[in-house]
Amino acid sequence: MKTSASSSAKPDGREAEDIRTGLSPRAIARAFCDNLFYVQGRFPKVATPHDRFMALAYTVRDRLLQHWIRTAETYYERRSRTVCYLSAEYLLGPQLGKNLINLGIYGAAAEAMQSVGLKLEDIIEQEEEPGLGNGGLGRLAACFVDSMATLEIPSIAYGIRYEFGIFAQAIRDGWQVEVTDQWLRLGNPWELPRPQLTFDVKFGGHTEASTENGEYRVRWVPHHVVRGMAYDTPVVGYHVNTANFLRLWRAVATESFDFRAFNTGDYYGAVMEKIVSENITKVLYPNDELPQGKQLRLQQQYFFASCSLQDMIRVHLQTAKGLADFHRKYSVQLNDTHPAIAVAELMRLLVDEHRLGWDQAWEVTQGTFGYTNHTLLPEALERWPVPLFGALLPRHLEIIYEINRRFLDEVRLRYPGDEDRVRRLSLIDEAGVRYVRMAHLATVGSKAVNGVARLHSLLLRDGVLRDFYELTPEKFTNVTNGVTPRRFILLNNPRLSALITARLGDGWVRDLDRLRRLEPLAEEAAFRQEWRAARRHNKAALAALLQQRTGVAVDPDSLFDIQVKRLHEYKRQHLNVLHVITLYNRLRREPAADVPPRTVIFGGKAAPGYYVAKLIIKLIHAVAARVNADPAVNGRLRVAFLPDFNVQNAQRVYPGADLSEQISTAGMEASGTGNMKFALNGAVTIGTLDGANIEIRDEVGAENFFLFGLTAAEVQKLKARGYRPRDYYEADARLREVIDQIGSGFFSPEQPDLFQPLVNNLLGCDPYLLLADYAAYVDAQDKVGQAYRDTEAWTRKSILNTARSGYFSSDRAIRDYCDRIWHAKAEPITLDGDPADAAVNGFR
Ligand code: NBG
Repeated sequence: MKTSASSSAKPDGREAEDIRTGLSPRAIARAFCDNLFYVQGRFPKVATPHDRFMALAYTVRDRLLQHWIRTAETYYERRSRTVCYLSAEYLLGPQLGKNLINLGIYGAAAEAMQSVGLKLEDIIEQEEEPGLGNGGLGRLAACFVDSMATLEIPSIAYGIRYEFGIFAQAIRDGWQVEVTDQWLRLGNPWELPRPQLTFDVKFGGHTEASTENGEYRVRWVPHHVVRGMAYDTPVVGYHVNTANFLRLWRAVATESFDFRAFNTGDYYGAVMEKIVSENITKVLYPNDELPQGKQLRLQQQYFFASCSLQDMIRVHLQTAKGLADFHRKYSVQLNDTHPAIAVAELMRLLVDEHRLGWDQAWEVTQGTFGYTNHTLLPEALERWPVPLFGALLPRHLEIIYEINRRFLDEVRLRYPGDEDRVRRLSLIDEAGVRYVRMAHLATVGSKAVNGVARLHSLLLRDGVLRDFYELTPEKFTNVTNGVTPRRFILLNNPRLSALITARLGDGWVRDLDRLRRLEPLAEEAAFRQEWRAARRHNKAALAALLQQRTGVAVDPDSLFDIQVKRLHEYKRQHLNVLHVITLYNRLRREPAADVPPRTVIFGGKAAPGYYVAKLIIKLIHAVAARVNADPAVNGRLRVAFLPDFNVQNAQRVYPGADLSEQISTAGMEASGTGNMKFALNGAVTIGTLDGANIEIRDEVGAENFFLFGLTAAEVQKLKARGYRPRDYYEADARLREVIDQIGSGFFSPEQPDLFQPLVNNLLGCDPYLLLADYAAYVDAQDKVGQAYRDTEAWTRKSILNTARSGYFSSDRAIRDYCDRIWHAKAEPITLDGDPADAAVNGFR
């Protein structure tokens, strides 16, 4: 606990109250200095930038806590129905700026810092972001948390407190180098450790069945036990009193660590077990690698699912008599299959530990969960080898077998004799090595299943989960993803936001559909001028960042053509590269070509074990080196790779984009959310009919979107017919030249065969159909170039993209979840006075 200087200095307590909760610049400045002295133990002359960040962060946290405590009290009194979001990833991004915005004190804090001779922006820059996620899935969870608080929905977000989050990316000689993330190194001012809020989680061992008073009972005798400890981070909504929280679990050793080692006096071995236990929450797994067979990953999943469910049960039993109506108190959303083991764990807790009958427990379980699927890629669908699963979670395997037996009995009743269907639906994959299919467990154990964009949800029910759809169509629904406008326009694009607010008032931040009112302004020349000025400022800032991070000088008046996202073949960064080279060849041949100067910017991390993705990063750098140095191009084409794409860097990228690259093979990108952030900030999209691109195009209008490429249906047809990439190569001279340059070492003279694996892959099988879409893509890019020349028309498109992005607010997505799946309602919080005052009475 930190002490407050002034509570003793001013016995009437008034000054102390002001310091903890006051929102005026004066109160904030006072609190800042107080924290600098009494928390950081520094005086201004020796305070480091980090000290200043911590002092301000604690100042803001006090103000959050006031909201949080009132919120917790209110939920407790009203026994509110609560949404629990279970996610293995939260890609939160820096917290300070967002919290200032949501508390409505950004301006006051800026003034306060100025009054002590500091710049708020410099302090915000200091924060090391919690990168507890890989990409879109984790960032979506973070956007949802913001929206749930803003919409005043009683909710808790549960996850894992990884000691090492996503690696930082450095580039050496054009190659990605992974640098360990150490976000906790200097301390995390936002979290509150709860050393007394712990749960034990068992692993391994065996089960023992017995009959007690005529009832069948199973006891799980574990091999070892790990303890989960809670760390809470308050999450305040935008301009509301609600502050919910994120509860992340960290693995710590228990007293009774290893029964076996302990009993045999193997002290050293027992200590080793302690270390192994604590490993569970050490590191976030990178995605894009086969998840199968990673025992530690299954341990992580079970660990956090179990702690979270035990926590819910603890709270429920504070007021309820039993667990029969657990599902009326809680709606638990499974963010992908990572927490799907929760289905079996809730059954275990209800049946084995709280002695509900199986049927009743199953009714509660099915009524509790909702499952969101985030990918159709077969290699990303989680399955666990039965032997590994059974060794780690023997009781859960039994429970899953029992769920499966009962479920398949029903299937057989519905479809007599259709054993093929039974095999397809089974929770266990029996072809070859046996696997537990986590998506099947999640689907059977949930009341609702949803995809994350219209097309994705359709493909889900027609493909991966088709048999389940036929069985229970009423379970299936769609909730298209969204992004929080607080972070992804208000905070990251202050110029554009100020311009919008000047015309519309500030209601749009909570009601993003109001951006539609910008539509008529797109016809006002003066407004377009202001719009361009704001965007020009953003582009200059991005250009400065690129110069500083990469040494590449770019012209802010050129067309900023940007692709930032995780590196993956299906996202087709290399298709973008094929266009860059095509354009380069054209500029060399036609020095007078009528095309606007273009800056092509890439950013994104490759999974450490994904060689092809890393080779694509190297290719981008090789092409950049050649193009940027070629005097023949004369600055009309520049290529840059912004290293270490994370939330903080993302915030700097979106506001400066003219063109948003959303070029995945149709049917592969479940939704995408970067596409929404670009459009919201006024970028125009070039994209395929994939994921949420389709809905973006519907909203912004086909004339404000550059469409190209095969549709998902055409992709399937072409593959079924037998796709031959070489035919496209033979038929198109431009494409042939580009592929030959890559393959022959034109961009890698020191190692001519460096990119041969990429070329072989494209000419051999090209699983993501780059060559099939190449010509259409290059044509669409030509149209982009022409359109960009007409500045006024382009500005109109830009304004209309922003004006029509309201649908992609995560507030809308959360409303959809509340209506269709959670059946949860807003519970507004009233702030009457300082909760510390009330607490004095509360203890009596
Ligand atoms: C990702 C999809 C994206 C989608 C996000 C959020 C996984 C497994 N899926 O298209 O690839 O936008 O989830 O839904 O990370």
